[in-house]
Amino acid sequence: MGFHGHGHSMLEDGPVAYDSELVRRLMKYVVPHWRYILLASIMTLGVAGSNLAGPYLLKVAIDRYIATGNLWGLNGVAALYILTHLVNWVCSYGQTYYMSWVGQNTLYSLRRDLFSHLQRLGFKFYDSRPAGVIMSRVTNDVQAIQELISGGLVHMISDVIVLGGIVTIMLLMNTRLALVSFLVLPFLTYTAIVFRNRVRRAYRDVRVKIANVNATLQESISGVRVAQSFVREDLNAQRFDQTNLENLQANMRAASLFSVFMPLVDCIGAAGISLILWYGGRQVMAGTLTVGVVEAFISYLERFYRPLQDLGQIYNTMQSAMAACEKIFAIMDTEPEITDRPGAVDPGSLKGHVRFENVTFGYDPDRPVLHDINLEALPGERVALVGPTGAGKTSIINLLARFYDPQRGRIVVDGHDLRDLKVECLRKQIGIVLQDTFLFSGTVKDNIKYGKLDATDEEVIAAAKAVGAHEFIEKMPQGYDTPVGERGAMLSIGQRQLISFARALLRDPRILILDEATSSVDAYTEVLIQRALEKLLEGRTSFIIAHRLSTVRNADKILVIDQGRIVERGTHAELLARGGLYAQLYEMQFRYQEVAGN
Ligand code: M5T
Ligand code: MG
Repeated sequence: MGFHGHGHSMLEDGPVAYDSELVRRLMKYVVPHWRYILLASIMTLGVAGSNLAGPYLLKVAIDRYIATGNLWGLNGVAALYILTHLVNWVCSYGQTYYMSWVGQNTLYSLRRDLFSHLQRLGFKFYDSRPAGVIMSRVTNDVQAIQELISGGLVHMISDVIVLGGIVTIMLLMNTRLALVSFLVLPFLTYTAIVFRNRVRRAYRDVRVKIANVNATLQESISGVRVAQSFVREDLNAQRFDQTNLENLQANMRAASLFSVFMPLVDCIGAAGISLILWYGGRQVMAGTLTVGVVEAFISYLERFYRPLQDLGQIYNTMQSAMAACEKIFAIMDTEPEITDRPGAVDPGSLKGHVRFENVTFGYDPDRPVLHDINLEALPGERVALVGPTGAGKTSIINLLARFYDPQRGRIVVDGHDLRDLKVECLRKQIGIVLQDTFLFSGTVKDNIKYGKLDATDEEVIAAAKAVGAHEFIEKMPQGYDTPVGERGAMLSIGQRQLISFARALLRDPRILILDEATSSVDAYTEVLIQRALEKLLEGRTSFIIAHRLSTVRNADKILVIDQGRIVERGTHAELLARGGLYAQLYEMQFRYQEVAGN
């Protein structure tokens, strides 16, 4: 239960089975399909009616026609009997079909809305939630609602009609016999309730265990390289075995519940039937009751159990659907923090003049990680950010790309406060190349075109050539159409970087943000990447979190960040001469690169 966006509490005694506010919101998704709901309701009446007619026809056949030897009448009833079953068949089909249609379409639009909402939510939302939990909202929780709509609701209606109908007909046919048959109902209801609660607990357990199996499995698959290199296979197998075994045991508990309760329900049913036989039979012998009525009663009682059990289920279905609704709407109610304010402007293209004015920011507003930052980058200037780990370099570029808004101060681009610019305009003018390049499954070409879908093949190739990626792409089995695998797993780290450079270049942003990769590549690739970088940075304002000596040296400005503050600024030569933190960093981080000949 990761989201507590709603006022109503789920703490009292488990999730509620009905919450009018949630149902009202859910209805917005269901009501558009009212025509199909109407059709399904008509079909439901047909199902219930034909269900009720069967036993009554038996009574008529036995008492009115068999007893009097009326062959024509008997033929008619026999034909009618099979007809009611045909009607039942057709109506059941319609009922299931139309309600599945409604359920599936609700699921479809709910998922669509949820997905597009999730896409708009800011980093802050994702910072605090594991991906698995969010995914389960879009898959499992939406599924739970669909189950309620497709199955639960319609069955509930037809179950109630059938039960009510049976009770009424029995009472009308013979009140005393009816009351005698109802003697077993308390036992039946009690058993059904006990069973329901036990089964619910058992299945909750089963769900938890299978989730554990999935989690263990997923972790092992994504970590298989590490696992094998640390020779953890046996240990992991043991861990998996444990969760797998627990899953087996949970399932066996659920299965044995069924194997106990189902025959028990049958037994109680048989007791009811024997009551009818015993009491009704005596009346038949005394001549106060007909055989047909006894037969009809037995037949009705047999049709009593299934709806009763279904009704026991509906409560669970509603409960899980409500819990799911609550969690889904809590996400939908989460407003994206980074949105266009009213009157936000789109100045078209930017020149790339960036200023930070007294910017203070913390991911948690109470714990600032950046204090009073002031900096300026003129159009086309190259700014290098250096500093120890955790100093706040990534945080500065997170603010520039407006993934977060600062708590105090402002960031100004070409004279516009970032918060006054249309988010789309800003992001279109900013290119970001991150440390761990993220490629998506698809081809090399798809990945280069990621930020500019309408790029022509010529443009793609030109961008790849400019950053020096063309050569190795050409050598790949299908050239630009070679799939890169999940997250680009088929490519080397250097290749991935070059492709991400091409991706950024194709987009042609005014401002470029680069978190330089720390992973070392071979000397040849290093030269390639450096050349590509020069090409990429040409004529753009750029902010580079620098790990290469060459990058800092060529920067127009170096900002040295420490503990959320800019502690030194200047050029390479100036800073070295100062003998401060930069000079120290240079000794530790960059010096050896000089020795290595970079
Ligand atoms: C600065 C904290 C981090 C550190 C401080 C990105 C990020 C950072 N932090 C968060 O709480 N949440 C976040 O999402 O902010 O971190 P940084 O800006 O990432 O530092 P850096 O980029 O200079 O470090 P590095 O290691 O990348 O060189 O206290 O906990
Ligand atoms: Mg960082």
